[in-house]
Amino acid sequence: MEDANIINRIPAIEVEQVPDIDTLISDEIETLNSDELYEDAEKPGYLRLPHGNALTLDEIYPITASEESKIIAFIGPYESGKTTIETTIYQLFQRTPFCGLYFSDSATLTGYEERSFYTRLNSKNRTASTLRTSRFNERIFLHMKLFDPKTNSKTNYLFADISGEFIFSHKGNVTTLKENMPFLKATDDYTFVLDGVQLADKTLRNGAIDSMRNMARTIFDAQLFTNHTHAQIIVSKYDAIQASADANLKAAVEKSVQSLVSLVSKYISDVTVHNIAAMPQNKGLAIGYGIDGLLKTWMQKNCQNSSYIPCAPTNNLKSEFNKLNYKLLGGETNG
Ligand SMILES: Nc1nc2c(ncn2[C@@H]2O[C@H](COP(=O)(O)OP(=O)(O)OP(=O)(O)O)[C@@H](O)[C@H]2O)c(=O)[nH]1
Ligand SMILES: [Mg+2]
Repeated sequence: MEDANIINRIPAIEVEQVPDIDTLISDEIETLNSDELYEDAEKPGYLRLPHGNALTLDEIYPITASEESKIIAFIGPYESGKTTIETTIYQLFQRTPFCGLYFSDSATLTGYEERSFYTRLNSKNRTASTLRTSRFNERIFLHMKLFDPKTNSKTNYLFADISGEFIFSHKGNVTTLKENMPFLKATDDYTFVLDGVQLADKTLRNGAIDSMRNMARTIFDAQLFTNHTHAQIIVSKYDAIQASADANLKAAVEKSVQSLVSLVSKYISDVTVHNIAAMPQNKGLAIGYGIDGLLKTWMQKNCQNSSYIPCAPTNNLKSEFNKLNYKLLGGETNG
């Protein structure tokens, strides 16, 4: 796509260089809300605004290459609650600071809004639900920049909203996983999401844990991690476990989850477990239950893996460093 790297072409400095400020504030400013506009040739004097959809791998490169960034990949089977966790984080920042952090910016407001709509009251749904993530979508990265007043610093969070169906179709197949998702090497945090509803059901629990163990082992056998990768294991939809009449359920779930922790700990030294109810469907737990602890865990960790993001093949690879980086990651450059 010719304009895949469009965000890269709208730095603030271009705005300052436009001689006539009236042009800037006129109604003729174009946005990139449609595919049609993507394909338009550049028009001199027109200002293009970001499309706001989730970003492709090519489009996150300018962010990770220039600013402090963390890449967080959610790995979980379909409908385990990954996207709901991501959109709830966004919604928790809507009115107030959260976890001592301030929402500072997002290049993917449209992407968040599209995914959040069905969890909101005005969708008129009886229960909060989230649209399933398409397995064919390349626009998987949701972006949020957060400001920490304690350190006076901003960090970009890039959440890989990967379809559960897509990634689990590579379970047990190191070769196809590596071919299809080499960028996972750049992940700073793997957030493995176990479906709490399945864990609450003792006929499904062992199967759910085994399946995730196999998925995690495929990722690690494919060497898609580094010494700096961290991991979190999430028990999602925790309201289903909390509300159960079975007094032994919590202990049984914890014990099963430990077998996944043991496996992941063989490859990654830093593993934490979090019980989360992003969008509980009973009144026992608050919306976003447990997300503060998860966010604090991400905040405390260093991020060093984003240099593994290949720069876009469609880019002009001008810098020798970028050319080398891209070649090291298996890409072919023309110079
Ligand atoms: N009970 C309960 N249900 C939840 C919670 N969070 C999400 N759900 C439900 O789980 C469904 C699936 O959530 P998604 O976030 O779409 O799941 P996903 O893992 O992104 O699924 P894929 O995109 O198909 O991989 C939602 O529609 C909700 O109905 C929760 O905290 N509690
Ligand atoms: Mg999803």
